[in-house]
Amino acid sequence: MKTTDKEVCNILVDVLLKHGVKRAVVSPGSRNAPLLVALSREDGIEKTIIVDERSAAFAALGMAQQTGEPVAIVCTSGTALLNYAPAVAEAYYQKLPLIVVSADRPKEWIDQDDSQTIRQFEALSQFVKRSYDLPARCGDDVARWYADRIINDAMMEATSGRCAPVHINIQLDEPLSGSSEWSRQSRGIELISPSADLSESDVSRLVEVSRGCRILVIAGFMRPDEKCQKALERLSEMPNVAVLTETISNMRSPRFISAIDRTLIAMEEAEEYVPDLLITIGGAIVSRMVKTFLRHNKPKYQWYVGVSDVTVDCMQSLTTRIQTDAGSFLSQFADAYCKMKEDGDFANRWQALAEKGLARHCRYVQNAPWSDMKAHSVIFKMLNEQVKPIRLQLSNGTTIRYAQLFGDLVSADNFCNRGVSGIDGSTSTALGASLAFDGLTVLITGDMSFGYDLSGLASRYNTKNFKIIIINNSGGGIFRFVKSTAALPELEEYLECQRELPVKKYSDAFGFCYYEAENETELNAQFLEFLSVEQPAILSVKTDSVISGETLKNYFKKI
Ligand SMILES: Cc1ncc(C[n+]2csc(CCOP(=O)(O)OP(=O)(O)O)c2C)c(N)n1
Ligand SMILES: [Mg+2]
Repeated sequence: MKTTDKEVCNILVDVLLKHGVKRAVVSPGSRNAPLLVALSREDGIEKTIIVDERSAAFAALGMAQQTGEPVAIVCTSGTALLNYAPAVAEAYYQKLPLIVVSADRPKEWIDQDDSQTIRQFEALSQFVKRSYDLPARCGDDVARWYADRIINDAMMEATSGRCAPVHINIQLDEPLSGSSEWSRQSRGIELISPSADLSESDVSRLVEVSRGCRILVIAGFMRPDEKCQKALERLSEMPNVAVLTETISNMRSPRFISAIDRTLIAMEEAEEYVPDLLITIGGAIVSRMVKTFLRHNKPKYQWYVGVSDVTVDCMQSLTTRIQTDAGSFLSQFADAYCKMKEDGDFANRWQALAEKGLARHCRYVQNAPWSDMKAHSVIFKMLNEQVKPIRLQLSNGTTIRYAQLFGDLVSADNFCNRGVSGIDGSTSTALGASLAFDGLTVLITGDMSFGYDLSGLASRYNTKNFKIIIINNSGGGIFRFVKSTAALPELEEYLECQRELPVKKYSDAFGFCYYEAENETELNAQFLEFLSVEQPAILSVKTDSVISGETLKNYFKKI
């Protein structure tokens, strides 16, 4: 097959394919042209072309998040690579395997006032598992062997153990446009990892520790995981086990407490709810309340379950790190633990608290004025009633917090960039997700987050499956709620940055159908058409910032 004569680019594409890369998000440039040529010849890898590298990397993250598979991102030299940084950092903390490929000049030309060169090797080293630098020299067996081995190593690093992005910097010298025949088959090196199971003696030791304990499990963000879900369900049938799930843990059961803050707000005597053993699974916890509760009321034991390269002691009570995935460990643990005859009322106590919280929540929301809270209540309810497959993307700002309050209404799989909680890539992530999922991808975002990531609208890939709901509250509403900013005289100008976004104009410019609602009746009336129109669509939900801020603040006031 005729392709670029830069062998290293062809080896790269071969090895990516051998390691299960089915998608690449690429950005244009001349230094990376040989990479684009090599990719364009390979039908086994679907290419998405996005100019803005920040947006491209977030779109790739959205794809990896939906599929669980490694996704390559390919850019040219210079600042292009640095624009990957926000999404790569997010992917690092979401443990997603982004394969970052940057084209570079040969090393001898770095810092020589030749254009578009920066020090690219290790530029993202804080947020990738490993950085690799491939020399321009190719064309002999040693160089081919080296490229082959390095790219295999990168793929195995990204997708095994603690999954994470990796960075492969490839030096390419001129001329860049040469072509030649390519028929060589590169080598794929197989990795066989040992079993994720604990030894029987470790399991029985842990079960002994747990005997007679009041156990609280908290699930942070995770991709949907059936094995984990089943194990948690079995554990939640035990009288001394309470399970708290964040919305973005994608763990759902009537036995789980899926609205943590709403439950904690109903708590009067903290001691009754303090566990002896806390088990945490999944990523960073959104609920500040539960972190505060547990830091002030330390359990005797805490187990962190997950493959991690560092010790995560978020609740300041860690006693054991269990270095395997949550599904594997909890299945093993449940097999042994559920055979014990435990009694107690810890689970019931938490359930009663959840019901009390729910009753209070329903009263409050019903009487709430038109506000962000009211809008979210209507949106989550209507989304929950849909029969067609939907996956939600939630942006940071207050949206993710509302999702937590309405947890039991969120039955669709849902995702949020909570690895590092940036507002910079929600739209692009949702775009990428919409390209990797056949049903509807519905993004619920804030107006500031939406305005930040307009690039996410600007690609050529907007489809009828891509729906965006903007809670248009004239700026960063979260700052009216957060204690450290709510009372500042600078609130409106410096934090909230009050501003009316021309959402309709953006919508028209980027080919979205536009809908808007200014009250509950309009929202109800518009919603189904917005969801079912056979085009990409934006629904702007207008709310008042002051009323919305007050409504959320008052929700958390003890009564
Ligand atoms: C990249 C980045 N910059 C700044 C922030 C700080 N920040 C957190 S929420 C927020 C405002 C979000 O406003 P909006 O999207 O309108 O949501 P709302 O708070 O109104 O719900 C900002 C600026 C951030 N999280 N990420
Ligand atoms: Mg806002």
